[in-house]
Amino acid sequence: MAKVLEEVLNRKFSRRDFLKGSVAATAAVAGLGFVGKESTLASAESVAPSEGAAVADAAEGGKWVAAPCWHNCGGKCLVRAYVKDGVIVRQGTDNFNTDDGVNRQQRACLRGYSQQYQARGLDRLKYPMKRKNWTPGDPHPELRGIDEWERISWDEAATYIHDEVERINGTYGDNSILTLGGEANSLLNKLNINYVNSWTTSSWGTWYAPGPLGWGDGCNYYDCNNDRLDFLNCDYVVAFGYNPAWAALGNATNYAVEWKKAGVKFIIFDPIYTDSASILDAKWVPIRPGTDMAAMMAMAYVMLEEDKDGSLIDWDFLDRCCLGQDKDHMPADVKSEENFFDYLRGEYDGVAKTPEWAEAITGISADTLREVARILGKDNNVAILSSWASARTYDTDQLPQLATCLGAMGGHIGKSGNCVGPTAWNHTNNFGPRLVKVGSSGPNGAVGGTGKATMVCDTQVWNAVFGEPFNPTNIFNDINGAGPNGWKDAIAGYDLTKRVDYITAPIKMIWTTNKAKLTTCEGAKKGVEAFRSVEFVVAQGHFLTASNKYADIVLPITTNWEREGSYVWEGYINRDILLINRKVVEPFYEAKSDAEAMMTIGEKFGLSPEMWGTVSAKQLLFNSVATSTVIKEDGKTWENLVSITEDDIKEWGVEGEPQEGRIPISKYMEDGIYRVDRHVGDNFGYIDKKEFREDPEANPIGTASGKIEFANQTWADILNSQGFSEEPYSAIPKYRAPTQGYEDTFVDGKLDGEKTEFPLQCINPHYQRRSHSIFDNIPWLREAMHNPVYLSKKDAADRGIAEGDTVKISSKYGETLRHAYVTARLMPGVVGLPHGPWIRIDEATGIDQSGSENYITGNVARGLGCSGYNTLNVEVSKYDGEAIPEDVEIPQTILFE
Ligand SMILES: Nc1nc2c(c(=O)[nH]1)N[C@H]1C(S)=C(S)[C@@H](COP(=O)(O)OP(=O)(O)OC[C@H]3O[C@@H](n4cnc5c(=O)[nH]c(N)nc54)[C@H](O)[C@@H]3O)O[C@H]1N2
Ligand SMILES: Nc1nc2c(c(=O)[nH]1)N[C@H]1C(S)=C(S)[C@@H](COP(=O)(O)OP(=O)(O)OC[C@H]3O[C@@H](n4cnc5c(=O)[nH]c(N)nc54)[C@H](O)[C@@H]3O)O[C@H]1N2
Ligand SMILES: [Mo]
Repeated sequence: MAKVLEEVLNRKFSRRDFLKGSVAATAAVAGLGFVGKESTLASAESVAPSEGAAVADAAEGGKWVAAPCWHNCGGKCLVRAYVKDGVIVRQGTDNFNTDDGVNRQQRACLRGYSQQYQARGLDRLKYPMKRKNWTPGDPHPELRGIDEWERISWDEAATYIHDEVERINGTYGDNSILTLGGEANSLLNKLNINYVNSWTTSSWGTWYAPGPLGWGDGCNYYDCNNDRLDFLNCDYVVAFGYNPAWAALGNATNYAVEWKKAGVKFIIFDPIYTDSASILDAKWVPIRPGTDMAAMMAMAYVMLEEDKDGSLIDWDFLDRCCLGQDKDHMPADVKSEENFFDYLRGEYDGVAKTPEWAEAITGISADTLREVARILGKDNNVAILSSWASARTYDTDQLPQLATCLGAMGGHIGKSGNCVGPTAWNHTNNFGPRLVKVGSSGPNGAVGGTGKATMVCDTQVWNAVFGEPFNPTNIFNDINGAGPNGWKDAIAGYDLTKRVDYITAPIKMIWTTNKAKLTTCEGAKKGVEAFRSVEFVVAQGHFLTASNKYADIVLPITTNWEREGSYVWEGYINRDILLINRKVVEPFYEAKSDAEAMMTIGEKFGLSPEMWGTVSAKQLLFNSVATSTVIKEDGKTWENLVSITEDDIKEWGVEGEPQEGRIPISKYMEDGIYRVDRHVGDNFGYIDKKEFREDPEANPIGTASGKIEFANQTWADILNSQGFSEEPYSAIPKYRAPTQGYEDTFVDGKLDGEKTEFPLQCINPHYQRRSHSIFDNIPWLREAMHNPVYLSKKDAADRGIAEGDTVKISSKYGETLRHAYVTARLMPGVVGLPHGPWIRIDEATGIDQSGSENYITGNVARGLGCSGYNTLNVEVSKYDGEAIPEDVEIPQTILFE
């Protein structure tokens, strides 16, 4: 190994250097920075670490390689690595583009600047390995997670896996292998083995399958809002759960700050007074988790009651564009005559959905609900936004439908300054069809087999391992992404008049790949038992993560920085940017890509590597770059993104034709980023459902009737067919007390009665230290962000808890420990346990030490099978055992130095 590599790998983490390198990045993360160009450049070049002269010297004579962060945080920012002698010696970011109010650089955050430790961390997996006490035929499953490891060769690993797959599939047959993640599926498919794979509503919550509800007007389903520059025309943004400053890194917060500067007022319903609320000077409306539907209904009720001849409600819009709101506007396909307005008035259940009714549920005063309801009236320009978080709750399957109805009542759909839809992840605050598009790589010549996946929902997956019956359809997967009208074909194969037939599977092997399910899937405590219950577990990845740790055989996999370049899937990035993955360094020790790992194992079964494709990765990349296109000034026509010369083709060593384009291919590959610049009044604007509003008959939306459906029979039928909820859904949205919601903190759900032993509600903010579970092991980030549990002052005082105390957070499913962070910015009754730490179980007590939120969530299947993580009842108490250390004090897991 080159001396310089050793130096870099061995350099010790230093707090002082970290702080030095990260100040500018922090400003970008918090969205605080309208940093001038000079200081921006300084931040772009500020190397993450520096060990003084040694590294500075080493840096001369290397080269910068631009490559984006590859993680799933929604940021997708440009990171650059300075590489010398095959070693990453420092990092940079986007300093190619200008940075002003409207057009921002795609700058890295603290995590982006830590990427070198993802690629080159000492705790990366270096070699294939097996558990010491695992041998075929004598597996000691009880030692999974606590055994020691021994290094083996790729050949040995491939032989073991081959033998076990043959044995298990041969003995137990179809569906005896469960894959978590997708990387092993290509092999099982080619081997004609039928297996089980899991699906989840993870991110979207109940916004998961919006086709039948009529969103996605010609673009992706999360793009049912207006262009970000049109938001300058709003009077108000009313948001349900909204914290881009933490959960949408990149430029989302900067965009919202521009709106604020233009005079837009923000009203944010959130259990936390977030950094976003603070930056945007929002009116904070504290709301209990899982109760947004009650708040929305009460505001709809007020609009209906207080409307004087159209002072609040846009009756013309309702009449022309909507069905199901009242008895004179009913869709043809409804099975009941119930309409939404009569439901609000209490005609069917005797309960009027008044602000007083909602106050008892949501914790929001009736006066505040009235005040916001008036703001939602038709004379204001309002964008109603909902993060996915409020929909990552049980029994809120009709929330997206209800949010649309609320917006429709004020006519906030289809015109400038008005829209209704979700906002989260990479599409936070930046909506509309793409302005620069990835081209096609063309076919790669891979050959498939007949092996098929039976799907199991994450809410049922651990129970399925224990042989319990589960819903094997993937109807929501089929609809998800099928587009505004494609859902009709996607559900054509399903009989929605009856409950789907549940099945069991003889699962005896788990193969976990590019997922971290023992951290990110609900019910992780049962998940550990499931891992320990089967006959064989294989894992492949970058680190000994919580999931990988419970395997028998672990395979080291390359990161994106060690692979031939590829495009970043455009669905991951803002509409105005394209980024490209480049190879930065050679594979780490014996790491192989997932595809190479599958080929190596496949060879033991007699499969040839060509079955995974015959076209080189370089050619595939070239093809997709060459066919990438960018919109012209007119906003209508498109041109090639890159120009290509004969010399370029020679230099790449690929087949291709020269072409004209916007920028030379060499510049694009060097920058790693292309941005379409925007200005107010350009031709790239977008108003969602504009044509529909103008002429709904000529431009129907994707619902069964083509109109906005306050009564949506298709959606109710789909939900009812799944068998996840006993109580049938009606076509109109109705309030149901969520499982593990506020009502469940009371004995028998009686709001004026006694509290249960789990009187608090727990939510899982997406946390700056990590992208889900990724980066949890990075010492720099551990030092910068402590991952405490957030408690309100009142709840802490009631329990005698002080800042910094080790506390135990318990639910009916499990227990975990954290240091307390006591704050007035959290609504009393609510606990904030950040998403994503790697579980670390004390085997003696069964208590998790890491603050894992999923170690204490349960396996609850309701409605569409939504992962309702943000509905969870807990208690918090001072821990009487030993205090836990700071995460940064825990040594890294370094195997085989
Ligand atoms: N309680 C609770 N649970 C949640 C959430 C919540 O809010 N609360 N949020 C949910 C959401 S929104 C999401 S999106 C999910 C995310 O759930 P996951 O997708 O499981 O989360 P990640 O941490 O991104 O896990 C990806 C894993 O794959 C590994 N990996 C990355 N690239 C490769 C590769 O090329 N090959 C291989 N073999 N491995 C690779 C990474 O190292 C990491 O271990 O979590 C969900 N879980
Ligand atoms: N730093 C970081 N950023 C991330 C990720 C990450 O892991 N780390 N993950 C990315 C991914 S894949 C996704 S899907 C997105 C998710 O993005 P979001 O869904 O927006 O993320 P959250 O942080 O879970 O929640 C946002 C806000 O909703 C509030 N909230 C929670 N429950 C409720 C509720 O019932 N009602 C209301 N009104 N508010 C509620 C929370 O307090 C929080 O302030 O984040 C992305 N960004
Ligand atoms: Mo997500």
